[in-house]
Amino acid sequence: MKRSKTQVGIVGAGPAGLLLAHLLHLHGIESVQVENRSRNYCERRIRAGVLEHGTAELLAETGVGERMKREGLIHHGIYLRFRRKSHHINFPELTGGKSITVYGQHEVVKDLIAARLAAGGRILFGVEDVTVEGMKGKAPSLRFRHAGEEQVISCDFIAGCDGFHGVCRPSIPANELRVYEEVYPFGWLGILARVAPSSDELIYSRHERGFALLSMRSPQVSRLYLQCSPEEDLARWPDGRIWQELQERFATEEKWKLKEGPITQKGVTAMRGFVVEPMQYGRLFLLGDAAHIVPPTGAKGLNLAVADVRVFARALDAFYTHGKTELLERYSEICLRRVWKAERFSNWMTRTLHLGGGDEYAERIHEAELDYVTGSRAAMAALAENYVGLPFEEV
Ligand code: RFL
Ligand code: PHB
Repeated sequence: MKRSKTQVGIVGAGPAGLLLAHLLHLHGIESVQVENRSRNYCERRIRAGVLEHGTAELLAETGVGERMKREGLIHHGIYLRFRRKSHHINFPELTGGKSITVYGQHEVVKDLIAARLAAGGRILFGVEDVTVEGMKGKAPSLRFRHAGEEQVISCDFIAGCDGFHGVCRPSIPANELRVYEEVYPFGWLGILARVAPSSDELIYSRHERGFALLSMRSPQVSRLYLQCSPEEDLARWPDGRIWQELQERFATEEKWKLKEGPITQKGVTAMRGFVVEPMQYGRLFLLGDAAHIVPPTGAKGLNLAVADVRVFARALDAFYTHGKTELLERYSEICLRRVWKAERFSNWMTRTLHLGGGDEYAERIHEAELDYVTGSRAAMAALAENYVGLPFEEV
């Protein structure tokens, strides 16, 4: 068995774990990161696409935003489409100049992995059977197998950045955590298609047949989603049926056409809201999807992970530089205020834009929401300030 030591043991090499390792390195704090998938798998996993104003700024300020600045698409708004008409929400005008950047999460992951490896960072890919031990003591440890060898790393702190299905959250005694959860009665069927995006900005469309979203990954690649059942069988969705359904849900009386192209990837995602409180147990801290999930309609998941990382990195810096534990003790409380506001916004976007349940009163309310939001500058500004991202917490 191989034994070693580090300051911070990080489980997971998604955006949360990778950005944490990068920020800690900038503060002169050492970490080791363990990931059960391969590097190639992590770099190809297609997920989020929208970076909040503050997320893009943080990546740029910390030296990992070069390619994002070159290849990311700056968007100054989104379209809400309902009753076959589009309504533009202009972000800079409503938020004092803020915008969003459309840049794939897997591109962020690639950039962060490259930066970590260039800085001599240790990321162990393809590890097996990770367990965390001794969280209540001063030296928690990570135990796992890597390339056939059993390893134990003794740490000052452990960062659980291993997503919703990871091992860190379940290793906390259940009676120490309070779980809040909402499972939505719908899912998203998402595709990537080799075709230029049919719109300069994202279109969120509410239609009698269900919600649809047009997004993109580059000037040549479109990303589209359709509301479906959470257990939708992809085998029932040949490419032709997907395009036909998208055509119907985006139908508009305006002069506009949805361009079709070869579909290169398909997947179904169930939708849930989930928060665990607190986000820490002894010297184990949970970050990103390990602690909370939002339905994707508000484009908040990746951005929340980044906000947690920012708070935790500062708390660790205060601990190692000045011996202060106050921020570490308040980590959960600070993060949860933002988390719940993002849950609220994502829940509102999801309910307002999706159809379902057969409750006609609720459907009318959702239509009225859209009518109100697109007709009132105050309501539009509320949407815009949440979408571009609320200001980061003072820490
Ligand atoms: P991740 O990305 O899930 O990374 C966790 C990592 O931990 C690894 N892991 C383990 N490693 C070792 N041992 C174990 N036992 C392990 N178990 C798991 C995993 O392999 C993985 O590498 O979590 P993280 O870092 O917290 O990042 C969160 C984001 O990935 C997530 O919130 C977003 O993708 C959500 N999301 C969106 N967020 C946005 O901000 N904007 C969007 O536009 C957006 N769109 C989306 C989304 C998520 C979607 N899906 C597929 C759920 C659209 C979709 C369709
Ligand atoms: C995406 O581009 O994948 C995307 C964009 C906006 C969302 C969700 C996903 O709300």
